Amino acid sequence: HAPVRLTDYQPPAYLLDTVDLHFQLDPGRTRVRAEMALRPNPAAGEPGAPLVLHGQELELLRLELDGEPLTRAVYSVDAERLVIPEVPDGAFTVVVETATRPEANTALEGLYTSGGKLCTQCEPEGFRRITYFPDRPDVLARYTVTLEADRASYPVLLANGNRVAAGEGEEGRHWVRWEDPFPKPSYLFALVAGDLTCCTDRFTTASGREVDLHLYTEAHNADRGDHALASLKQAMRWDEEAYGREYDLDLYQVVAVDDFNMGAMENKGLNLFNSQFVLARPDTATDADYTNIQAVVGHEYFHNWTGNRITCRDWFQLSLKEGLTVFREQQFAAAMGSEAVARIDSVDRLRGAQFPEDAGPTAHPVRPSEYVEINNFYTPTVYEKGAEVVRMLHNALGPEGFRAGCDRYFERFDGQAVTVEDFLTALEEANDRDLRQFRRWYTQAGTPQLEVRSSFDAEAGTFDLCVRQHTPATPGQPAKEPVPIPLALGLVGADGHDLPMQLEGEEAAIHGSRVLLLRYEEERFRFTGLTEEPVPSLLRGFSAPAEVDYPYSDAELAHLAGHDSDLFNRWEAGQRLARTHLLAQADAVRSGGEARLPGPLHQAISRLLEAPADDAALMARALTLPDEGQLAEYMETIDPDALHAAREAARTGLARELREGWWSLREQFRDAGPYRFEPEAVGRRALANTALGYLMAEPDEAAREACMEQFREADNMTDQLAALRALAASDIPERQEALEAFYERWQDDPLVVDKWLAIQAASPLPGGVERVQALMDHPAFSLTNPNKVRAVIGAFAMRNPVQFHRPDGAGYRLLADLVLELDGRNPQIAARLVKPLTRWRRFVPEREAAMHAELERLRERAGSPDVGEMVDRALG
Ligand code: B3K
Ligand code: ZN
Repeated sequence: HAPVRLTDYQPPAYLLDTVDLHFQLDPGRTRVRAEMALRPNPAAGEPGAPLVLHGQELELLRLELDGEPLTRAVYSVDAERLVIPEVPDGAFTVVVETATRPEANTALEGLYTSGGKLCTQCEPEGFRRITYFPDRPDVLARYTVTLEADRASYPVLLANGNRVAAGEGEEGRHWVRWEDPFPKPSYLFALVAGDLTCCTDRFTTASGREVDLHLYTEAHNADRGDHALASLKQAMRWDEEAYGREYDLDLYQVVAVDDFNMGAMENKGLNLFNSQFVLARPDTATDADYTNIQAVVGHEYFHNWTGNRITCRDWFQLSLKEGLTVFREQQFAAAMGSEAVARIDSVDRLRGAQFPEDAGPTAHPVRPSEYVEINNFYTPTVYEKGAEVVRMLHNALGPEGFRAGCDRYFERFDGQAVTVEDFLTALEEANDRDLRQFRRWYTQAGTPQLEVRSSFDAEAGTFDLCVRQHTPATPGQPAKEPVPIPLALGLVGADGHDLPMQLEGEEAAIHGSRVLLLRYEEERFRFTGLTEEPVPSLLRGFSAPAEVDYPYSDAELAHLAGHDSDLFNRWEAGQRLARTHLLAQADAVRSGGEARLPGPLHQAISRLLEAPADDAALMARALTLPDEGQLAEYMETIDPDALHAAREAARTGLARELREGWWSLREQFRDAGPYRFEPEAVGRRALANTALGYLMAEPDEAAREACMEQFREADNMTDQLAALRALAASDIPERQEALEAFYERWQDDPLVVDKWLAIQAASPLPGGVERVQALMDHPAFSLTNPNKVRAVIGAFAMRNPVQFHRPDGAGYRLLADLVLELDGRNPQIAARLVKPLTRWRRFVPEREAAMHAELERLRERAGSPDVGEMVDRALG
């Protein structure tokens, strides 16, 4: 499979003004008639070029050019495209009639069935599975869509835009016509047909327009839409206030779908959501679910401006819409809850998934320069690092400057398909700034390493910082240029307050935090007028996606963890302290010793327990040790067993040593009242359940009883699941009892069953591979449902390192077998599962060899370009 290259971009030879689609919907075989009004693209400069339409897995029934049927002699068609070599010089119309098989579509791209519904997923290249079409994001057209189907099975027929007509057909069929006034690329097309219940709400925009909000679910889920609708209204209001962006249609539709390859999709006026990210009721969804729903609903809504009104010229520009939209989503999340907690959680995600990607064989720039399968590039780098890059721009230009730049971008490019370059130019122009060096963040892969060293001269009252940046080599990019790094910092004094910062040559001191903009490989700064040696608080708020190396002592970290005025860095200091000591313990295990609870960690946690907790959510995070996946990134050669032993020794040690503290913390923060999704209540539950987790790390009779009681009595899924998770990780008789009771109670609720599956797959207890095999044989499991695959295999391979990396390689074998089974059915999901194997080179020799062997097996047997590309890059 040949790669597609950014440098090969050519504008489309033909533009498309309007498309008229007519669907005769049937799950077995759906007929599609597409009428396209085309004309040569004056900007292409290719008069007389052949007309190339994309198409995949289609049955071609009829082709017309300007009303005349075309015969095989005058066009050619293969597995990927249909080419008409000669078309008229001016405007012309093409009519294509095709048939597709929704029920047989296991890839869940294009038109497919989910439960009794028919639905679509077109981004990035799914529309070509519906009809022959110029399926590229820079071809925008106005769509009219007529859906015709059996009324009894498909009473509800939805598409983008406004419903303009409807009527009866023959033999129990009916039809509905939709018109979308906004030109859009094919990837934003959507349709849904099914027997659905509609939850409705309303929103009045800032300028006074009324918008109907329709959320469609299956009838039995009708009581689970309130939170998503409330989140939608919050998002709509927030985008008006923060960006001055209003919604532009009279109708906003959201549909919950059970079989969905990813989280959700921003189709114009008709969002499709994985039901996991839309349905919630206190007894079935956790606080994490509620938080995710708010974020994803916001994310898809924000795409209406960053993605839909202004879209991408080509798929290399994916981060133009995704990085910017994730950043907007993060701002929204911060505004809806605690800023520090939101920042901690997004940095945790970045470091948990993107840093490893950036350090491995699948590393790529935020704007990649080539791909084989674009579906493989919906990555943490394009999304999360892309958002960090936008955040740096926001910080560099300031809130007003950034807003002015965005205003300029919306105004100038509305209705167009543009590039990252266009976005940056808009920011530059509106701020009269030069962002030339900043562009490296888009083209250069790898996480910059910041080596910071200091020296204090008591006599002179000066504090010197020497900062060196270095970005490690990544595939295809052996040498790197320095990138501009905004280093937010503070100097913390002995009393815990920020000291004034005055650089040599400056007139006045700055109080609080300041930002040093690093541009060169090495830079030196001298702070003056200091009467004591400060502790530098570096990269406050995680001001750049970089890794800081500074030789902190335990005492300095403890000082920052207790006092830093930057709440993110307060948390960060504690994590760094824990990491240093856990890694030292893991090393001890590797050299034949035994892991124990490190003293400084013990002290840090007991100090936290003694201090009053004003922000429960923040405290819960501070009390949580970095997970094994994150610790692994800092290990020279990863030994999953040693890491697990080290972390467990610390956890059980803390459980033992601080038992009283955990009990009283739990008592103090257990929420008595009815469930409410409010930041404060969420924080209390998180903290009480963190305490429960410690109590259950070394479960005595009392802890077991309390945990079982919480499991049985909880009126909300957050508390019930926290108890179940603790039980499932302990080898105690209550474990089985609780797992059975939970399944008994929730077996008819697929989203809750997913949690039950994931908890077992992620349990570190011995026999993980066998447990996962048994789960895959369980009637609740299904290989055709991506949520089930993620719940079992995703949880096992990504959140259960000690079992997945079992020394005999059985975990790797199981994963590779599954990839092969999915390869022919749903290559997109199959390719994602290859990810955990790609970091094989980082592991101790026997694991390295076993992972490598599985990758070789995949290389030999896998057929899809999706899996093929991942494996090739992994073996690199
Ligand atoms: N834009 C979609 C992602 C489509 C992924 C296709 N493999 C969801 C989102 O980012 O909002
Ligand atoms: Zn998105």
